[in-house]
Amino acid sequence: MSHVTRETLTSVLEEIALLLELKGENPFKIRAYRQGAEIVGSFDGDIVARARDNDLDGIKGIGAALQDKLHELASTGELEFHQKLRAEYPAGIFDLFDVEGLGPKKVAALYNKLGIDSLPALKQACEDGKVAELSGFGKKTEQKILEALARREKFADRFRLHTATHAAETILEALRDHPKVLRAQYAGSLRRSRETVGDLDFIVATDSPAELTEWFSRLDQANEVIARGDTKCSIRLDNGLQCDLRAVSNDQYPFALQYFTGSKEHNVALRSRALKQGLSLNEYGFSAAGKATQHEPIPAVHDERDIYRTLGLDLIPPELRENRGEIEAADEGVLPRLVELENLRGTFHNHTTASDGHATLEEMGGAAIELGLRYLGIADHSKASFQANGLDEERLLKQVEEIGTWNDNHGEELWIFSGSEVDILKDGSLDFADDILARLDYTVASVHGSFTLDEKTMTRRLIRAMENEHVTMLGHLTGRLLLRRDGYAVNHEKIIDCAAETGTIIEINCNPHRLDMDWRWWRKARDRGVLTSLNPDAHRPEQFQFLKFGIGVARKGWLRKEDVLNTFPLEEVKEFLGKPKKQR
Ligand code: DGT
Ligand code: CA
Ligand code: CA
Ligand code: ZN
Repeated sequence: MSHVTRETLTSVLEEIALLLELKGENPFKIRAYRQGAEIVGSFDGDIVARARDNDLDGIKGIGAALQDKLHELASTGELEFHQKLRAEYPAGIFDLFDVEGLGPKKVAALYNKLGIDSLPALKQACEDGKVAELSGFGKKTEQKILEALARREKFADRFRLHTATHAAETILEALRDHPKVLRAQYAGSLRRSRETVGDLDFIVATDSPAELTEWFSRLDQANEVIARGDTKCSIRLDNGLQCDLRAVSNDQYPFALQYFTGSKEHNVALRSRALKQGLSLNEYGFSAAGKATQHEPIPAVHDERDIYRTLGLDLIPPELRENRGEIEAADEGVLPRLVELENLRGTFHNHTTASDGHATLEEMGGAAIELGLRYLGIADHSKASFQANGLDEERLLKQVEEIGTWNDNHGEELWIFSGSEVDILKDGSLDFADDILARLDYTVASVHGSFTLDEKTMTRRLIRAMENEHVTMLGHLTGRLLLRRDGYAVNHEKIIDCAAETGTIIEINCNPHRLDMDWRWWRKARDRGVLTSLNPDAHRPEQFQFLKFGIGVARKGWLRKEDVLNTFPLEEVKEFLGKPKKQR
């Protein structure tokens, strides 16, 4: 039986609601499933065990029919009703829901009236002008759908970090377990911690390259073999991600690793530096360049450090290899000592079942303890985010009390800071009055609506929020969703200046869909004295793992330990939050 979690239960109920809506079923029935999903999601206790034991009597909003279904699902891992419902529709129709602006009603109309059951069919129908003729659509909607589809195509060949990292680590482990592999690493954009990756690049050192490429082509994960030679092999995984393997000798390994880590721009600059020293550098090694026969013997190279040393440089961490000043810094010996995952002592901006999280305060606290964190910041949504079940004043203050009780009982082990992810309203005012915010330890101020303001107005809106004494940090600065939606227009320079002046932290939202504020801005922000906080924005305990993506962004942005609030020891954080903003 597959492992059933709270998430399994909620997502199946939500999908049933969607399917029923597609069928045009009775709205009350649909609402019952939606509500059921919400109740299950926020249930205070082990709902999965209770469903398995058929012990759901007396839970408000979960009637007899829903009880039976939850029991079947929790005890067998499947729900016949759900599967039958799903089988009524072609699989491609589920892709339609991912198109921005298409809800169940629109998808149902497209399917029932025009027989559209896939993304290509949708595109064709829009281009033929058929969609505009449907009632409730019109020319404008049709245009919007076409734009959304174009955006999808533009992004179709790239992958977000959680997908890429998971695949890369699984394959790397298998490579390292292979008896003929001496050394192995993934290179490319993933090693440089780019926010998205095009493909994965593996490098192995071996004396049996052909055996390795053959083995690679037969990996379980390989859905398709794109090309296979004696030293190179490319496969495609089930999810479409391409993986390149290059098998080299142990001597060539550091050069191949360096070369295929990139970036291309960094490599070009490095090669021209080498040429000035009379050395030619490529993916196989150093050699004397051109007529320069006078060159001293080329030093032996065992690892990447030796390559950089030969060129008179300190070892440049992969994250910095973008030709944005790292070669100059390495030349002068002033590369920053970058922050590391091990430096983190706590985390801010996390959600619980009080708003749209999937774990209770106690579950989140327990998970933070297991991770070895010393403190945890909770910041549930505020009331304007009603779609995320945002807290009103009364529920917020009740949560503050609960957190007080936690700290009385477990504060020695894990200190919880009470906060709020308070909505920045359209005019830049906040969703809670100052006297309420003053009762919290910290706040994350975020934009969750009115995304379409022009850049000037949006920037003014954010600046007004930052000028509030109670706004500790700015959440997900641009609201971008990687590979799905560009951020709203905002003037980064002005925001960074204002953050520096007001003592407002700008978060690095570590969710792999966001990674916002973008890494390209951080060096500048750091130089102006802006502090960051690496915030997982976790809606369930597993999402604390997002911190490692945030570390990648911070390192890419040249940040050191001292630039990150949540590397501070607990006492220093308390002192920091206790001071007026300007003095921090
Ligand atoms: P991606 O896959 O689009 O996310 O980005 P990368 O950086 O992984 O690019 P990829 O996979 O095409 O190539 C891996 C690395 O190999 C790249 O970062 C630098 C190196 N490389 C590839 N082509 C060239 C080239 O034409 N010149 C130089 N100097 N390096 C190259
Ligand atoms: Ca790549
Ligand atoms: Ca590649
Ligand atoms: Zn948010």
